[in-house]
Amino acid sequence: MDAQRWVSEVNEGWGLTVKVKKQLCDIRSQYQHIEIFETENLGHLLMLDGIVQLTSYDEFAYHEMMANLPFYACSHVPERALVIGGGDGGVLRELGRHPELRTIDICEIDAEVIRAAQKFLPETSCGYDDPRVKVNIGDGSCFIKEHPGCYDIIIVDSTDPGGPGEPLFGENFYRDMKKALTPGGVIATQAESYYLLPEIACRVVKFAGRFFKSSGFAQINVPTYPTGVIGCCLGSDEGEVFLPRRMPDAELQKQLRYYSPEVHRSAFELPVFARRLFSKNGDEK
Ligand code: SPD
Repeated sequence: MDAQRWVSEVNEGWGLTVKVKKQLCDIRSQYQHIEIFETENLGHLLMLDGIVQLTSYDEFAYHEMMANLPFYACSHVPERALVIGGGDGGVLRELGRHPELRTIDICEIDAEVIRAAQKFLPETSCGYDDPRVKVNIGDGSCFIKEHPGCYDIIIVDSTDPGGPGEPLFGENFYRDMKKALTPGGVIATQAESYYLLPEIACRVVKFAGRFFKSSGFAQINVPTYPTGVIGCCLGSDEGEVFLPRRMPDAELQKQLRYYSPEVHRSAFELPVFARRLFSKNGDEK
């Protein structure tokens, strides 16, 4: 491969481009095109169907928020967590920092993503080393129906709609997630960027608002996702999702590089245009 190659995530009329040194993995699985690169400046880069999923440079921001927003928004101390998608293991790694969790289940549709991550992305796939993690290979939208009342937190670390993650953006899936929660449990779903995919962000906000008494869109700064921002939509029937109910102890806070109770609260403070977008199209409360 050309030593000076650049790879791009291309959106309508523009792209996000990263200089890569080497391609480590190029697999066409039953579900998607899996590519992993060693980049010039950003460590490893995982792409699925040409869409950036993570780079070593900033994956901590996304994974810490996806794991800790629901963990700390939960009205009771969570003991059972479910991750849907998230085959690279980054959310598992962050959940693993919480000794309170007794079980951490993951349902990933594509076993090839897990295999590739375990081979080439040790910094995120170390999440699988935790003995509390139980791996299920299958469709998360089916798995969730089979586990009513089982989970204190459910985290949906999906790809964009259009690929294997499509059912995870449907109304029925939100209804089924609600049934799979324990009373007072919390969902957290990958909610896209209000700049890049406003209609998807609105859809997610609308469904969360429809099924949960408290819901909201938290923004996360991730420079290697196009537009540099991505959402995490929370929903719960107890308390207000934008208020952390507990805080990391000093030892854990030292390990974290993005999440803090202050960041939890401020992530729900959106720019005016995004707030208007969601109140007009997302039924946000
Ligand atoms: N638009 C890209 C959204 C990617 C979300 N999933 C990231 C997976 C990282 N664990």
